Amino acid sequence: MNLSTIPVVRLVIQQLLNYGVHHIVIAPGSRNAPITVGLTTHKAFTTYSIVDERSAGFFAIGLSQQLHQPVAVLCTSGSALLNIYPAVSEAYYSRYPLVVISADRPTYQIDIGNGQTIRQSGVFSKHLISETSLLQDITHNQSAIIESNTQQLIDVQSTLQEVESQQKTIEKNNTKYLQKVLSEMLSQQGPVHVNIPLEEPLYDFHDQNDFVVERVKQPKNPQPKNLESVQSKWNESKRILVVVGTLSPDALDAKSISVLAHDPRVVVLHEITSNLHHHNFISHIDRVILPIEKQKNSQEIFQSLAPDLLITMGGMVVSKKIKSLLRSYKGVSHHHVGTDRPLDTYYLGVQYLQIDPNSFFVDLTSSSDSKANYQDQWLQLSRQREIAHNSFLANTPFSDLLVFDKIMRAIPKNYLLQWANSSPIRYAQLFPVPTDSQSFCNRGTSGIEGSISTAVGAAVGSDRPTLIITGDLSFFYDANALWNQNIPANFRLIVVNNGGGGIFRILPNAKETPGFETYFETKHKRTVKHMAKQYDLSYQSVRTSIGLRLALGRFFSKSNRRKILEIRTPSTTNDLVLQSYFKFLSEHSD
Ligand SMILES: Cc1ncc(C[n+]2csc(CCOP(=O)(O)OP(=O)(O)O)c2C)c(N)n1
Repeated sequence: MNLSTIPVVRLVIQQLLNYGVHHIVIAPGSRNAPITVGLTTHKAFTTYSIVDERSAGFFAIGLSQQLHQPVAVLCTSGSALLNIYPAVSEAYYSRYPLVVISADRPTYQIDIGNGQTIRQSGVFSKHLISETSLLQDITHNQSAIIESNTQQLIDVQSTLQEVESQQKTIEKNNTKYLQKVLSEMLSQQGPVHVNIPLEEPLYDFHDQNDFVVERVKQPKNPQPKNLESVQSKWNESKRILVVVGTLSPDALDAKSISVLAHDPRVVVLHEITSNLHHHNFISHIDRVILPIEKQKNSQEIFQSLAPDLLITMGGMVVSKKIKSLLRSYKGVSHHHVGTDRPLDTYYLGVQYLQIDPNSFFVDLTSSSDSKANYQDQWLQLSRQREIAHNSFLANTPFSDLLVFDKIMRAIPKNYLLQWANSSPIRYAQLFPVPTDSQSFCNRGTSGIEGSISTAVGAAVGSDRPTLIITGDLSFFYDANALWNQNIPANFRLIVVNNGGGGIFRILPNAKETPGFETYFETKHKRTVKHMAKQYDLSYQSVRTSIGLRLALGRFFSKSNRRKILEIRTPSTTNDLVLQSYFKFLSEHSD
């Protein structure tokens, strides 16, 4: 490998190897050249080149999501770093181990009028697990350091030996800082930032590779003290509501699923991103809850569905309806079971059981109480909705709602599904998803700026064919995601183009707001076609049901080309169809 003569580069590479950070996304620049060259010429690293740092950050998230490994993004100095912030905040709230490595100017060069220089240290502080700004090596280009009238790194009176001894201390401390940050990244699974001041010359290398890897593994959590008390609460409760947010596929083993599915006291409400599949679980939360709101005796029905124990698992929950319903159940005891951060989403005061959910369920048995009917109560509602849902969709005009129905039915086996914000993930929740698929969405911050880049990263990190379903604004926003050499041929992208932010039409009273089309919907007549050509993806466009049916077959067929399908839907009727759908569901409830 070509190792930089700047000592800190060696330390960084050593610790990345020790902490198992083997995938590095690199945005181009000069200040980061010493690190770039070291990483790209060392066999242990797989490196990816992406120009747009914002896209690079989300690409890294997609990789990490599929590889279940930490992934690093390396960038140069200046505003380059700031462009990674959206991905940092997503990684923070969705708990991805993202290592941001930024090359920086030496401290004495900041705020003196040098180009591509900003105050990099601490820019992401509020959304990081841990961070460090490493100390500058003083044996690298000592004369440049001494020349600066503001530098305080070297005492100009120092002897050579004193400088060398000071350098040793710097290296010892830098190693300590790197180890601290990377071990916190592993134990807490979240983003960290390593800022590295580098003095010129940046392009001096020697051929060297004598790294000895001392692998550090993710530490195991000790058994929590409150395990038995929560388990006995579980055993004593008569009506247990389990709400599952974002969860990795296979996070729950067969035993846990069986405990949850076959206990008549237990209702499981989950989302498409929970990656759970069982006929006794309820996967369409809004379909069940929203129609009740429209019924005369809604309060009575909601009270009859109240739990006495709420257990939550996983990350963020999409459904606003379940949030407001649970917030109304004052006094219910809420425990979050998992190793992710517990959130008091439901204002009930959450208690944290920090344990792998499977270790919680392993000692539990399903209740044999033949009088318990809590699960049945919810499942009956769910079955009613399913019948109404199917009969509504049999006669639905061409619209976003119908499009999602058709897409879901056409998805081939084993797809990796990526859902963009905001209406794609919300529509998706209304439909059954193929049970052999896996679903992901950037729900940490629910941003529209990185869904395609995340999907591209996921496609690279997974063996499965990948489909991203996005709205038009999110697509155009993150179109740079396609500026990427690594996209596999089995990558598929559907843009549901409703001519603007269709989600805003769905929000109550929004479309009557002054300036709605300009400032909210941001109506437009753009097409995806030119982007497809630009990035050499095969392109089809449809605007009818029949056209869609025919196009979906071709779209999913095997090919050596990546494909985009643009589906144009009528912006002014989409929201009306959705409203009629929920009205129909409530009219067909007991
Ligand atoms: C970075 C960012 N900016 C703004 C928003 C607010 N926002 C949420 S959804 C949305 C419109 C999305 O439009 P589109 O991608 O066309 O999808 P759809 O309208 O079908 O949801 C906007 C602007 C956001 N979530 N993230």
